[in-house]
Amino acid sequence: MKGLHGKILWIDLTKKEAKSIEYPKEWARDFLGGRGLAARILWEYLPEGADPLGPENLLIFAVGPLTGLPLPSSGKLLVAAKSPLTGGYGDGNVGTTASIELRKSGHDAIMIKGRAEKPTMLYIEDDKVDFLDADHLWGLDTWTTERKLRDEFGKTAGILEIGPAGENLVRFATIISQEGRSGGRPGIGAVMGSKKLKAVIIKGTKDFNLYDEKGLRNVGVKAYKDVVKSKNYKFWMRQGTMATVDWSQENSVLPTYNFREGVFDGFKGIDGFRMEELKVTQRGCPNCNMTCGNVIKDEEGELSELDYENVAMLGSNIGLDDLRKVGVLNRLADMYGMDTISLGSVLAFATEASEKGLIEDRIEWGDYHKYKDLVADIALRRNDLGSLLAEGTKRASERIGGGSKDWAMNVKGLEISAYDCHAAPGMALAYATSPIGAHHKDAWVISWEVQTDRFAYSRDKAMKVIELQRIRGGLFESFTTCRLPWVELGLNLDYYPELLYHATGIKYSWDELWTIADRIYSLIRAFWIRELKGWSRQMDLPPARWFKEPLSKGPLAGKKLDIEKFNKLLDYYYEIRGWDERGVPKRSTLEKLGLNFVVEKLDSIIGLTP
Ligand code: PTT
Ligand code: SF4
Repeated sequence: MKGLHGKILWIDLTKKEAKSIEYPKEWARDFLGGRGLAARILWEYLPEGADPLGPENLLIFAVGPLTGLPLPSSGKLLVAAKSPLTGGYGDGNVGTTASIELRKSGHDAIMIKGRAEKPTMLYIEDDKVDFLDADHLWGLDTWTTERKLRDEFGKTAGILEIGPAGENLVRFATIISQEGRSGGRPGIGAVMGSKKLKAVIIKGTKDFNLYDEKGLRNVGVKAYKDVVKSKNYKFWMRQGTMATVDWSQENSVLPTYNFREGVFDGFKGIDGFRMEELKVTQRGCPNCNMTCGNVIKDEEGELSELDYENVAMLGSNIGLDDLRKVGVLNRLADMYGMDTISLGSVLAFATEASEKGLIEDRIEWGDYHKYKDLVADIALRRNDLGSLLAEGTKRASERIGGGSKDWAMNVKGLEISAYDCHAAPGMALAYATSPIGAHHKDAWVISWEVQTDRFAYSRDKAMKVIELQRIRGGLFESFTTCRLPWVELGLNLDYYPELLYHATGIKYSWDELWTIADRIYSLIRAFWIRELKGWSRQMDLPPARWFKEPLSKGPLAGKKLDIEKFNKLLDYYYEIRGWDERGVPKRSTLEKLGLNFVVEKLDSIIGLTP
């Protein structure tokens, strides 16, 4: 098999055993790699109903056929597991040299089961796996951990680690690399912590096993040049994703005060231009010539790498209008190793709960010092409120009640990322149907939506969401490369089948690629149904706030979503996907997609529609 190695490195932490196993060739053909491969592995090897924080959960690191190759922004790696936040499929994407080292180790994925007796780190060199003592690292933040490991294993080693949040099983803990790259929003860092696994260090010595290396290099060089030629390149290099703050404000989608509003009076204090004034350096993922990690000196004089989601969720959404203070909260999230989006959401949730008298603590919007304390409370679970918020908004709202479910801003348990949807039904659908819970990564339809028929609940809109889910969630997550050259700088998508051809020797048509993307989506939906032992369309609904409470500020004051129309939009979505009115893939759809292996199980759980 060219383009991939056809092997998984299987590791059991309980038994301290490791071996390299071959996986069926058709998996690579039918699921590509990355997310597709991770979903296939989870379906096959995860014991049904496994406790996400128990030893039987599988922690997966996966790369795809384009990872690490000489082509734009290819240094990405997928982390996946059954999520402790949602109970369903969870994954995330990290830009890290570990992606390249994993590929060079001769494996397409690492699959880790079991639980170590005491804090452990894994040192992987090709097929060799050492189980090393990590007692001295347990409790350390991610930056200190990685610096110590670099001293020990060298600058070029691929290193992934967790911080105290992962160790303390914060349900939205992530996996961190390179002091500012974070992946696995649905608590994949907590899964790593539950296994007492502090870090993974990877070094590989093998080649990429390509079909046509020279051809790939030629196409890759051309694509790199096109990235630089893009008319947006210069501005992108100045602001990266931070330009989105002003865009969101202009379009009334900047999450503000726990998604009550879409505009924030203090937006200028946290926008891309303010970031430019504070910027001290810029960094990014490997193999990238459009690096977007903008680093500022924060309020405490430390370096903090900013992105739009971090700033909107830890800025406007909690009423904080000073980027240097936002920078501190953002840096602490990276150092403790937890997701900034969920963190911003739980802080906003707590503030609103305090305002409504549902918790005893006094928290005011924009109270930087209180928020700073709370970040540590959550990561260390060092008091009742911290422990409550470490569970995420869904569980926290179930505990405090008082109608808070309506404004616990999550779908399926995963907190919503930084786009308010009072006046964006398409984006609300994208959140509602994202395969990991409310994440913008699969279908960032909002930019298209505000430029077209913004308030429509049309079939075209459902189709657009699916088109984006296919490209972003199906293909980029499985290639596994960064999608931003295409999203932000308009790199021609046709490069990708061409690059795939040179990597694998297989000429994929676009129709074949769409089918692969749809297959991955239906498999992930099947996994959710299996693990939750059922399904209903309620699972695919955004929070009630957007339907019940209109915006009160800005040019779109008075706007809110319409539940009946939204249900119609969801019907269109299900119909195009070949899923029934409950959101369950039909038997005919599963068979058409070659997912026959899930049919019997799903039928026994939920009764499939023909
Ligand atoms: C991603 C999510 C995002 S999406 C952001 S900012 W964004 C937040 N970043 C966090 C962070 O930083 N630290 C932290 N402690 N938590 C964070 N949570 C949030 O996580 C990231 C970039 C960005 S910046 C985006 S859009 C693109 N995302 C990609 C993706 O998802 N897939 C893909 N194939 N390419 C992508 N390219 C871009 O990567 P999750 P990174 Mg990330 C510090 O983690 O779980 O996938 O959620 O990976 O290496 O940090 O790059 O405005
Ligand atoms: Fe990483 Fe940004 Fe480059 Fe994508 S564009 S690879 S997120 S630095």
